[in-house]
Amino acid sequence: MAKLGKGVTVEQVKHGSHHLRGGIATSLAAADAGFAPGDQALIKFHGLYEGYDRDSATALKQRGEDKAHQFMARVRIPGGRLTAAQYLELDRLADLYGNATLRITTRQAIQFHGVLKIELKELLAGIDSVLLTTLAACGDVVRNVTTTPAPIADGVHRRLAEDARRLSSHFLPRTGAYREIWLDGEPVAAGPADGEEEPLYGANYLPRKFKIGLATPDDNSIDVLTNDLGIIALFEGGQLTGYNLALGGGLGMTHNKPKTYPRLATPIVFVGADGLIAAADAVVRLQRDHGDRADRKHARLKYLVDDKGPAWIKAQLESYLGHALEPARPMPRFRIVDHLGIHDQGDGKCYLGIPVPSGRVADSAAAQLRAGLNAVIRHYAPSIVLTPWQDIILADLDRDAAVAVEAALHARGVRLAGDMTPVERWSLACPALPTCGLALTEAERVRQPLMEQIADALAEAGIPDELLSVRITGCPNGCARPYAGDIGIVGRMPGFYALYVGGDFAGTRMNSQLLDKVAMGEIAVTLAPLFRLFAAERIAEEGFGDFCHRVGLNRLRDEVAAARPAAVAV
Ligand code: SRM
Ligand code: SF4
Repeated sequence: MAKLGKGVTVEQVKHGSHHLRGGIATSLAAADAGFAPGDQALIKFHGLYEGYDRDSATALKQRGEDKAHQFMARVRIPGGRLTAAQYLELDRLADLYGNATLRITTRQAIQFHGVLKIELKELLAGIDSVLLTTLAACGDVVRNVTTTPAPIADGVHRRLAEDARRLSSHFLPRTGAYREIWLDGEPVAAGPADGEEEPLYGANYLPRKFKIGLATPDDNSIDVLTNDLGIIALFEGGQLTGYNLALGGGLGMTHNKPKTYPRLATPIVFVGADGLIAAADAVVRLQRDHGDRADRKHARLKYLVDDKGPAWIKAQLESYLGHALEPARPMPRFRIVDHLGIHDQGDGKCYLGIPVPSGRVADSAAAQLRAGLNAVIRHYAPSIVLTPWQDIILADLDRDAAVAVEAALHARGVRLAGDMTPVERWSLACPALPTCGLALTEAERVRQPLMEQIADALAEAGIPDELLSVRITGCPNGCARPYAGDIGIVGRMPGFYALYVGGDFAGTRMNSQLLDKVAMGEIAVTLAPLFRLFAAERIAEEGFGDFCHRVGLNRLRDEVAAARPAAVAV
């Protein structure tokens, strides 16, 4: 059980917190740069992480000074849907209280980095002023619900977006703590207001974070099977027939701790079109009641699914719901849709997908992406969708306007989808250093040069336009879903990465570890012989991940060893 100083556990902190109040208000009023340890755990439920700038930490320590404490704030944005006014307000707040960037996350949310403790209240008030919240963006609760980003004006896509909103609202904590602490609601000195209840979460909330994603087999952009609860909506002739519920996805693991592992969700039951909320609620109650509260490293639903087995899970869900459930129905093959560039919405309007490298909406000397987006969003007031590939979609545009937006962004040096190699546009990176306290290596800051090296290796193998997904993270927690892509590059120790291959582009098979500790400078050259082998021996339309899976790790390792004996460190 994780301890928070003086033997106190997260479970105890939650239990004694009076529905997430704890000592946050007192800690907030104190002059210190941070919160007390128990309150650091609690503010996560309010969407806030306390950390410090890791770039400056060593130098500050050498000078005998304290670290530069700062906070990350995550906004909960179901399905990544925002209005133009909401986006513009978040953008304004990033200048006032953040580090002048917005970070689009792999779960369609937005993060602020570099916020000081004294700025938190103003930031959260600003977010609230446009009817957004950071409540339950983090913590042991149901997190931001993801769904297919395409803003297509048909019944399928409207239903997905609506379901994501309904699920998100249903699972929001009911506590008044957020309003009370951050938005100057009526304070309740001794605990929750009379009658305040958490009917679902109770006093202890969930054993661990809980993620829900909703997709169709036709568009698995969200990697639905990486969620604790992956919901696959099934349509026939545009009519919703119901949902397959896949349970037990999750990617977090710890190097050299085989009891922790990434896992894709198992489709277990099917529920009819009207049964979604009740069934999802039953899954969350199942995890609330049976998830492991003694060991946070074994607390995700995936371990319960493996420990008890799908038959037990199904029987439990039936008993929560009080009726029998149909087994999951067969599903078509999953596909991933390209949302970048200009697309018809089906209602006479267009949407334009704009790549955001590593999700970082920022300005640089070379490209004014943030200023450019601000200008075109101000001018055209499009609807906005944040994608699970860390990109942004501007929707409800006339075609002429979409073309004009592209030109305006180009004029500011922004690279659009057509300006990128496929490997670059289909890459993901987590923030890692300097903001993430868990990072072992760089990720976001090395993504661009690394993708260029991998693109060169593909070009040398004669396959420059090959579609493959490459995901890099600064540690094994899996925030950029590295185990669900063709190639996963996972921070191992400073400067070194574990290399994973053999997943598939559609996110239906996990990759496996090819090599354990590869130096950053050796990653592309290590992949190069595999690209050559793939180009020579692939079958028909086989993807790189599928090829690696077919030929097996031993053959791939032999190939690397023959070409690059020195590439692999011990
Ligand atoms: Fe994550 C923890 C960033 C998606 C698995 N994740 C963190 C923290 C909060 C670090 C921490 O706990 O101190 C990172 C903040 C870094 C920073 O500097 O901002 C962080 N995770 C992110 C984001 C921003 C990555 C990104 O590139 O966009 C994503 C925010 C999503 C959101 O909007 O809610 C993000 N994290 C994910 C995903 C992918 C997904 O959900 O689709 C995963 C893998 C799926 C899963 O949950 O298993 C993921 N994050 C983790 C884990 C491992 C959980 C586990 O079961 O072991 C941690 C560590 C933990 O919870 O103990 C973690
Ligand atoms: Fe931090 Fe690791 Fe997640 Fe990257 S994968 S953001 S390094 S926790």
